[in-house]
Amino acid sequence: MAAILPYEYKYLRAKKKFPHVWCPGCGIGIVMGSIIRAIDSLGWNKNEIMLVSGIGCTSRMPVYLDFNTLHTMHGRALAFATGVKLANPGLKVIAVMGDGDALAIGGNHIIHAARRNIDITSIIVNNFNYGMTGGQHSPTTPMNAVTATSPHGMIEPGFDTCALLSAAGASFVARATVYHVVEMDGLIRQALEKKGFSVVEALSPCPTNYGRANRLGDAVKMMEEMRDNSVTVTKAAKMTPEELSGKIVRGVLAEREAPEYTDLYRDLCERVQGKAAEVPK
Ligand SMILES: Cc1ncc(C[n+]2csc(CCOP(=O)(O)OP(=O)(O)O)c2C)c(N)n1
Ligand code: SF4
Repeated sequence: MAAILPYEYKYLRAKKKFPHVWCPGCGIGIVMGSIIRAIDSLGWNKNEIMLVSGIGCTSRMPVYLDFNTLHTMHGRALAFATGVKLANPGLKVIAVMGDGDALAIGGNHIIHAARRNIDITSIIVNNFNYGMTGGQHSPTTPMNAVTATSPHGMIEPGFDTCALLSAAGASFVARATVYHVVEMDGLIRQALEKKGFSVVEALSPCPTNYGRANRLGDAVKMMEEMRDNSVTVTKAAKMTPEELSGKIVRGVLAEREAPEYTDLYRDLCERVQGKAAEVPK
């Protein structure tokens, strides 16, 4: 009989919801493992956590994880997460999204959540396509890449997710890959600890759709590519723009202190209610 893993019963809905739907070699489970280890290392109580998703392969995570969970609509994870955080600011709210979920249909929500600096941690699993629906292109599909909806090669540039959300005002922005899993555990932990809007973009293989369409080999080959084609922020700082061209930069890409939205909202309510109390009868 297989050994029971330490987290199996503590964090997974092991008996109710498994087996999971992910393809062999998919990286989403590795990201889910990182989220579990980061939360476990912080010693947070499961009942304080609200994990929210939209729809997609990545967005299956709340089905399998035994926190307070919301599995909502494609592109709307942050709309629900914002409502939850405003209604109960004491909850630690985490939104997990695919790149389509977060940046195509949900692009409006994520830019404004970052601008407001609301205290939500967003984990974006970027597999460069719409995994669940058969590999259509997404806003992170790179130039020239082949997908179900760009069969002759993509003619739009992909978003730099981290640059976008850093410019929009997020307090913490980091990039990880599922190959560098220990590093990813640490980055997700830092994001969870940071007050304000925090983001970790986790690059992850979709061997079934994106990998096959672009002849990238199996999941192992796709992971080796992440190993060979990425550098840490520290190393990147010593490289020339020519040397950095085409490289993935991993690590913390932005961190800042800024007022947080639910604090500002509470202060506003107190101010307005205080004024109302002062009005002479
Ligand atoms: C409003 C709406 N539009 C479209 C869909 C169909 N749909 C479901 S998942 C998905 C894309 C999933 O891709 P992504 O968000 O990148 O996540 P992944 O599956 O790659 O993890 C789409 C278009 C839907 N469910 N609801
Ligand atoms: S389709 Fe792609 S993203 Fe979805 S489970 Fe399979 S490998 Fe993972």
